Amino acid sequence: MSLQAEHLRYRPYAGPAAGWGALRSVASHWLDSKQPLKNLRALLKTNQNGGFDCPGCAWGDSPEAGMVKFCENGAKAVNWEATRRRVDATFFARYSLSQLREQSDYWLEYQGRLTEPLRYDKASDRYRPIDWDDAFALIGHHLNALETPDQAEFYTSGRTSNEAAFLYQLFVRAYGSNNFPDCSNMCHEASGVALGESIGVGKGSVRFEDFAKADAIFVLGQNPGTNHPRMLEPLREAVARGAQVVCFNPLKERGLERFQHPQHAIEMLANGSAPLNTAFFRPRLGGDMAALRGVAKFLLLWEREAQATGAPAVFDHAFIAEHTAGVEAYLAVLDATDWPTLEAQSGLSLTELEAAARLYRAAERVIICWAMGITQHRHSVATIQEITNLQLLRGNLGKPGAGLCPVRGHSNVQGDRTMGINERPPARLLDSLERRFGFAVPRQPGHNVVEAIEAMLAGRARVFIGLGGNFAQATPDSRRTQQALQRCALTVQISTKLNRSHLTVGQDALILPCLGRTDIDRQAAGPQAVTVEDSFSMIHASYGQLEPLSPLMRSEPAIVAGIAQATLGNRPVDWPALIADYSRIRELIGETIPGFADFEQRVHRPGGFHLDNPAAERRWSTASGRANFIANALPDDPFGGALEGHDAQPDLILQTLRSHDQYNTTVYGLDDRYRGVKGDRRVIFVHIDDIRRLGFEPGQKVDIQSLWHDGIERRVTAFTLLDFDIPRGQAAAYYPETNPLVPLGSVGIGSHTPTSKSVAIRLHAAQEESAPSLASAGQ
Ligand SMILES: Nc1nc2c(c(=O)[nH]1)N[C@H]1C(S)=C(S)[C@@H](COP(=O)(O)OP(=O)(O)OC[C@H]3O[C@@H](n4cnc5c(=O)[nH]c(N)nc54)[C@H](O)[C@@H]3O)O[C@H]1N2
Ligand SMILES: Nc1nc2c(c(=O)[nH]1)N[C@H]1C(S)=C(S)[C@@H](COP(=O)(O)OP(=O)(O)OC[C@H]3O[C@@H](n4cnc5c(=O)[nH]c(N)nc54)[C@H](O)[C@@H]3O)O[C@H]1N2
Ligand SMILES: [Mo]
Repeated sequence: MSLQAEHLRYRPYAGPAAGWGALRSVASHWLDSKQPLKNLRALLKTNQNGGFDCPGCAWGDSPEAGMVKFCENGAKAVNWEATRRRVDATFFARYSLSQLREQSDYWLEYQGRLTEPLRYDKASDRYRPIDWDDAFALIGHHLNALETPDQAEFYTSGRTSNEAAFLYQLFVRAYGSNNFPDCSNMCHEASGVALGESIGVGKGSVRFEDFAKADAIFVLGQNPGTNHPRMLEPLREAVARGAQVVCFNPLKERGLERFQHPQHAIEMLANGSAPLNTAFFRPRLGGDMAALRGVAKFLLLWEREAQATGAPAVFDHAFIAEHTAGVEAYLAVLDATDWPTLEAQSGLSLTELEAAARLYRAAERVIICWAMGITQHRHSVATIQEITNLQLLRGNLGKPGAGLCPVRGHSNVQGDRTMGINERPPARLLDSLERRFGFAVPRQPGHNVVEAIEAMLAGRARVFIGLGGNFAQATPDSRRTQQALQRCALTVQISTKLNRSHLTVGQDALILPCLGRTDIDRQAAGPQAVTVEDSFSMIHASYGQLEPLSPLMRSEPAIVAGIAQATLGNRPVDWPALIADYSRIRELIGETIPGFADFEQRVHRPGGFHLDNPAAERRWSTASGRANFIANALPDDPFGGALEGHDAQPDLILQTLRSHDQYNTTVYGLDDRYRGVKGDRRVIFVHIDDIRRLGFEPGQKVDIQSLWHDGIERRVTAFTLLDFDIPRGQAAAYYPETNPLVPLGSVGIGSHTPTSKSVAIRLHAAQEESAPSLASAGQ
């Protein structure tokens, strides 16, 4: 397969989601892994009892045994991790870092698994082997040399297991900091913040079984055909049994339109496909809050009509009276908001809003799902609270077939938070750590992702440790983030595969190669399981299945323990003893994290166990003791003053999203099958009327500039304009190529999440004839 951008081909895709295209794609990735038979055996263990948790997404599993429980993109994730290619000292003897920087992200990760610990050598501009003990000692030395523990940043990406995350937060807190920037800060942070205030728990309230009982499932700002393919099955079943699937998305994502079940032979052979939605609304970017307020305003109108005529009530009065607070203020806000404002902000007509409201009202039980199209805006917290307000009006919370479902991204991102990876930890967690381990836990809030970048840029933080992920590429404002890392005294990346973060080094730098979900993890007491939590708060064990590529790779818990031991000695725990047998880590989790009593016994049951969610049982751990209606104001400036200091309006508003062939910054291939793009990722999707309005032609290359009021020039170059079915005024392009455009200061109110789904941009005719490599765009 070619690793360079090829000739771009673009033709709208006519097939269904999944189906034959998915099978062909799985087969090609599987053959490319260099060990197809072993990987096939491993794949059949994906998400099965006694097997491993899919490192793909955080969608939960059907409790039914015996089903095949992986999808096209899960298979890609497994094959990508379980390759036989290796990036070792020989590899780095061949390439200097400056040579590697010229390569694309796709090329870098494709080179294979990291198999030995490495230290950057400035003189030769290469990584060279280092012993594990020396690597740990170097980290301990740097950490102990800082003036205060808050001069170090401890990043986590969401594949990290509960065991590793628990040890990591214990170590960092014993060291003295709450600096836990993590991928959640860029992902579902707004969901946690909003739901915490509204219903007292920052997680979703539904379980897998609820999807089969819902009368309507609303899917907002999410592209499950690509990012959560296993979710298509419950959606398909819902449509088949006559439930409504109602989508809000500016893009008519193929996975939300039609689906062919790759595991249903008859459907595949007949080449039939099932429709996946019953209604599709295409809002403005960031328009969902106004759209949902419009739906609620219709419900209020009909409720008043019902009261006047004696017809059955529209609201669930008993639920509102018994369980909620603040309804009066919320209804007053509905009254005070006029229809033209709702139409203008949502981008939907009154007719559309009414149609959506009718679908909502007709359903006894409604689940609302959402993902990044909702969470990566300036007013995401308010939007999610509006989702909750709507659900509260009709009691769609804490009953079977109804509830709130933030669909998580990384396979254990939710679990990492549960384990205490949190820069603003709840006092309850800190108290319980203090009680159990007897050290003075730091109480000051730590840094989130944006604050960590700012601290490194300003020289206030000097050591960066990344437990997974790709900080240099996943974060906003790539050029500034990369400068921030380069200003550190030490950067450490604990990783499975080579990425741009390894090439963005501080004065000193280490690569610590770790085992992934698919690898067998052997410790003194034998092969170890780790545990994870899915979007439905199900906790289960994951057992690696494949022999690790090299004995020099270590597990994440072992690496964290090694760093802790070198920094703190045997304080506050005997680190090596915990690594010998992970059930000892689970014992500590059971003693300190709520809901994990008898962890070891419960987690090995088939299917694992469910973490108690009070909101799902209509118990409200909020200050009011009730579920809160929160009457937020509609945004007056969705762009946070981006346009101040610029003399004209933006040309378009850009959202940055995922192609079908990537996992976040991991690029599996250069195609985006469902959007009809092949061979190149440097494209921007724009409506033909906008292309013409701005004086361009489809296929032309443009430079994209973003607008922000700090006067810093942000630009990416040579993107090809594609004429696409997208609402006028909007544009879409892939992440991470467009991350240099996302201003560091543009974050969500209350969530601090970079506003990756609404960037004000201008287009310019491309200055250069040929596109620079993806690599140089990130520098
Ligand atoms: N294969 C694969 N699986 C993945 C990932 C991956 O990269 N690849 N990433 C994982 C991670 S970490 C996450 S967080 C999830 C991400 O899962 P998604 O949230 O599905 O990911 P995005 O590609 O960012 O898609 C955002 C969707 O929201 C829509 N959208 C954008 N703005 C708005 C808006 O203002 N309103 C509405 N209503 N819609 C909007 C876009 O058109 C797009 O369909 O997937 C996880 N699973
Ligand atoms: N513009 C824009 N930016 C975004 C987003 C967006 O939609 N638009 N989405 C945001 C979201 S939702 C997220 S979650 C973040 C993702 O941010 P990150 O989680 O930081 O990024 P990933 O690309 O998932 O990280 C990939 C790397 O993780 C390492 N890795 C993979 N598996 C393992 C493992 O098991 N253990 C360890 N230790 N390392 C492993 C590999 O080295 C791989 O190169 O990006 C965010 N950034
Ligand atoms: Mo995410």
